[in-house]
Amino acid sequence: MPVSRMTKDEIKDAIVSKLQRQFGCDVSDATDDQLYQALAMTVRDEVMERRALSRGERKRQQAKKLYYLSAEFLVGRAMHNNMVSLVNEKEYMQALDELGIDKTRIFEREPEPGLGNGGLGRLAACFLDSLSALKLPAMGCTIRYELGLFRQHISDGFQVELPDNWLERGNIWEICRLDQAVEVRFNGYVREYSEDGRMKYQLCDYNAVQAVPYDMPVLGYDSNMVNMLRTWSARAINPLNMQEFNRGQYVEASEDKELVETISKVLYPEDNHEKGKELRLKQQYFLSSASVQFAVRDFEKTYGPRWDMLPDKVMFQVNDTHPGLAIPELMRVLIDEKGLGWDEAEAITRRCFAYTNHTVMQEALERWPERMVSMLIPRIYMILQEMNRRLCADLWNHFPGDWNRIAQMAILAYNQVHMANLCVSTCCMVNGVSQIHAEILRKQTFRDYCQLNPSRFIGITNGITHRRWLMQGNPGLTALLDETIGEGWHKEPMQLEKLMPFADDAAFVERFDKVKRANKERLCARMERMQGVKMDPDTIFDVQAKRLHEYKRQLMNILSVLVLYNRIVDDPNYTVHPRTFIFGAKASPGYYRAKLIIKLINTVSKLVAAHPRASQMIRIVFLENYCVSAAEVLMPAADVSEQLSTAGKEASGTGNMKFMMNGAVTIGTMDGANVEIYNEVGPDNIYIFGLSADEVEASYSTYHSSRIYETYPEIRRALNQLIDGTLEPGNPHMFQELYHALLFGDNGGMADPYFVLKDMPSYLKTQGILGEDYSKRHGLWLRKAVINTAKSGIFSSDRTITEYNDKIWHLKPLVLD
Ligand code: 26W
Repeated sequence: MPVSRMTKDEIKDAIVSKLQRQFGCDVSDATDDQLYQALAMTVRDEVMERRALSRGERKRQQAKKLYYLSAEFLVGRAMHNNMVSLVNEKEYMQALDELGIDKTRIFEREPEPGLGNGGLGRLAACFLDSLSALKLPAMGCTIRYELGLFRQHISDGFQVELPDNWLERGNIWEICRLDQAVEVRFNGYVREYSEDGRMKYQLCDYNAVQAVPYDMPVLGYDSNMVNMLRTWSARAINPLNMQEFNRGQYVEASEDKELVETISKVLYPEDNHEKGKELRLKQQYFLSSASVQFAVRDFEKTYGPRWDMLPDKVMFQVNDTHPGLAIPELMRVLIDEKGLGWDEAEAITRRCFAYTNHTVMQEALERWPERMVSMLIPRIYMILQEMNRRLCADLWNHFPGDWNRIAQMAILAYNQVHMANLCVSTCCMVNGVSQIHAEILRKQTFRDYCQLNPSRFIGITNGITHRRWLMQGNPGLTALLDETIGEGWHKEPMQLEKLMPFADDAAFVERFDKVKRANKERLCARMERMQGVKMDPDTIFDVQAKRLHEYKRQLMNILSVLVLYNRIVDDPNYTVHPRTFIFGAKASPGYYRAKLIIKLINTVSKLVAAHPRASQMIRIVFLENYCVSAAEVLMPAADVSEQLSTAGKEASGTGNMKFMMNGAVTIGTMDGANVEIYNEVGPDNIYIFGLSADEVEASYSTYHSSRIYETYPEIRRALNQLIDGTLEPGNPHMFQELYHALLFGDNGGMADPYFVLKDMPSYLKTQGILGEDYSKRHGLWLRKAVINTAKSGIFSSDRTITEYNDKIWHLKPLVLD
């Protein structure tokens, strides 16, 4: 049965009637929360109608299904996005206007699920959007963290972390599927016995945890296709110990429950830094086991025990190594529960899994102590031992006698479980997330494995959903584009190229400029409302927004601003085009140096603001609690996109793409997807500076940051200001740690390992050129901005997902409507 879209009047009626029936009120006396709920329920009805349709069709068409396993899904708010996908956003907006409802205020009532840290989690969310848009059957699987990533507050310039209790007011977008709960088993011991001449393995004395799924619908753009994001919640099987309770031991009676439910309590805030915490391992197995058990059960319901067909119907994409335990878990289910032999189970498993690597930072590569794994998941540990035994025997044939190399490649070595080796040794495909990243995986990180089988190692450049990041976030530009090049780009983002000729069309450029201006004003309003900070939309909005990490070099940015400040202070005739440097960044709570860099940004901000002339030309603003909904307002308002990672370190970056699509011009290194942005827009429409990845590699042994300090007086001066009391007169030692790390190194490590000082002269020079160009806004700058939007289509996640599907998944689009 075809589904229809609601008209404006139907929407109005629905809202009014929901208010009446759910809350017993009307528009005039409803609270903002009630208005949000009524509106969300209306949208949800439309979405769920489509859910019913696409679910039935997937079953009928016996379509292959992808399980995208990820410890993080940073989905952002759902309501507005669903309106866009329903393609009656305009009707919704008009209905709200006619009812006299303030849209921004109501939209902001929706809690944002903060189920991710940064790029990896947001990528997963963009992928689900594109999978649905392309009608490819898929399910995202993650954990229903009760507390998402902490909320960031800045107090006296320091980051303060507050809990993010996003479920407090309920979540209208999820459906609890108790009927599909599965049991996940921890601890215990493995009893081995033989039956009918075969070895059998049984886990005894284990602790069982119930995994309860909650599903959130992800509607495809104009597609009637709904895929689900499944979030697993941990529940105790026995919520109350009745013996204890009857003895009056009330607290003890629910201790078990507390312990079990901590599994899905909180998202670890470490991004790119592995700490080997037992609870994190528990989370990883919990997610992996629940998802694999469900997938196998779902398969069996349709196809019966035809396990040879599993790879034709089910595919698992492992988003970094975090859900990598799904691999031995599938082995366990096939062998222990379905009675397959090892070889058969292994052949099937190998075909069902593919792995994406998202970082080459050594400290991010996950390794678990073997002891921890063997205690927590003993049967999985046995399987890992056997996988490792076979792997090493095989490697011995390829590299006889080369024990060192084999140890580097092994799943188990030096008393650790090496998760990347587990994934690389078993998955049918291994991909990097940009071309340069894939090359580094092939040449360095996984060199030995690549030698054995190069065709498995591919690069699929990341992408972002242009629906959320352009159509939803930037309605002004969307309307202008629709009018100028038609609406074809909504479904075929490469059509944005049609904009190219308009880069030289003065009338168009004028309107493009007006849109940017309006977006800058919208950001100003948000900053004033949320932080009480006033910003000037006539200045350049120069933005660096991403997790705080040394390799991303926010430190280089702020030190360069300090240099600029010094120039203004020293020379009364020195002028630059007025600029607002905007930072948005959360630091991992245990990452001391990252937090100190946040403090430094805020301290320099105060210093600049206190100087009469400098404050006329520069302004530093720290946007608190950078998150998806903040990004939606920030990206469209940016003039300059700062992408400063040390070359070779940023796997791809995706913020760079969001900025570009919204007409910001990049200043960046030849790293990650910046390289590909450069290839698309050409050298005139991007500002590249600094060492290349190869140069960085070659410089490690010879680089001495002290030479830069000696050679460049401006840089020396800025560094000295870190320790001479200029910044924090009351506590001149505050930033000594940063000074030391840049000039001397710490714990025996090299000084300035991310080449901050090395790249600074080149960065400063390039920033100078950029500022000059911006002053010619009409003749020069806006042309670059338009070209950036025009060339951004290739960075749509629709292109990325199409590549994954062609090269790895081989799913067939559902036939709907
Ligand atoms: C705590 C361990 C840990 C280790 C790595 C947590 C999270 C990670 C992630 C892999 C870090 C991450 O988000 N990587 C980013 O992935 C994006 C999507 O592919 C890329 O665009 C970014 O360049 C990369 O830093």
